[in-house]
Amino acid sequence: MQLPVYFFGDNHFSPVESLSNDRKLEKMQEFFESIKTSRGSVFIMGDFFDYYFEYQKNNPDYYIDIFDLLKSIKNSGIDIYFIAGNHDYWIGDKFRSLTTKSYLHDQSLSLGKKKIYITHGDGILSWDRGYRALKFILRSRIFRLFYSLLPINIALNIAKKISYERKDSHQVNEKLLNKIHTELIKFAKSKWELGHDIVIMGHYHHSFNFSENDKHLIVLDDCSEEKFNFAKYDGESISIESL
Ligand SMILES: [Mn+2]
Repeated sequence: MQLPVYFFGDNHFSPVESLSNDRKLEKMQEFFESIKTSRGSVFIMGDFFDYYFEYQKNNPDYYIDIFDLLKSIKNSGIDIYFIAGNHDYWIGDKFRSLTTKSYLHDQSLSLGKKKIYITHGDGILSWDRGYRALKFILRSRIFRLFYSLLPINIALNIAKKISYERKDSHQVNEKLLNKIHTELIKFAKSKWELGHDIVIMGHYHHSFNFSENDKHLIVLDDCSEEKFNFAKYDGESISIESL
């Protein structure tokens, strides 16, 4: 993997046209422009799309502008890696072909001087048991086949509903937030014990960083229309930046 690696995610690009979508795309363009000369790689951390379902054929072209942008970035010599989030694990060959490599599961990466554990971040919390079961069903081949047979407008309506409910779950109070952070630290420690130096994730739509004895947990903020949040890893250290 080419260094430096830029990690970002939770852009939540929508299949429905909106001003917010356009602004987010502009922000991402600006970001890509800023890293063009440094080469390296981008690692998209999941929930890049608010909704993505790839059919065997006749895919709707909601994301054509984004795809064109990814193509031009890849052609300019920047590698693109992608790990699926809870909103976009139904990727297929078409999306995969735009990336250098796409992953559906957590990754462990030895790069430069560090070992990095990469996860979207969903399904970690101890009380997410119900969600983990749902995750298993939603990702199954049988569900995917069934869903692909639904008329596109009905599929999109179901997706909107699920997406709305999942977003709602990000509204949390401080007490719950502390509880979440405690669990994420516990998770990170279990990965540090296995030799990882950095655990990086998105999903929680806010920034949280925790370090101990030169081991790091990085929870990335989302990429909104106002701010493009990312982390840059140069082979030695990782820094949080924004645009
Ligand atoms: Mn997510």
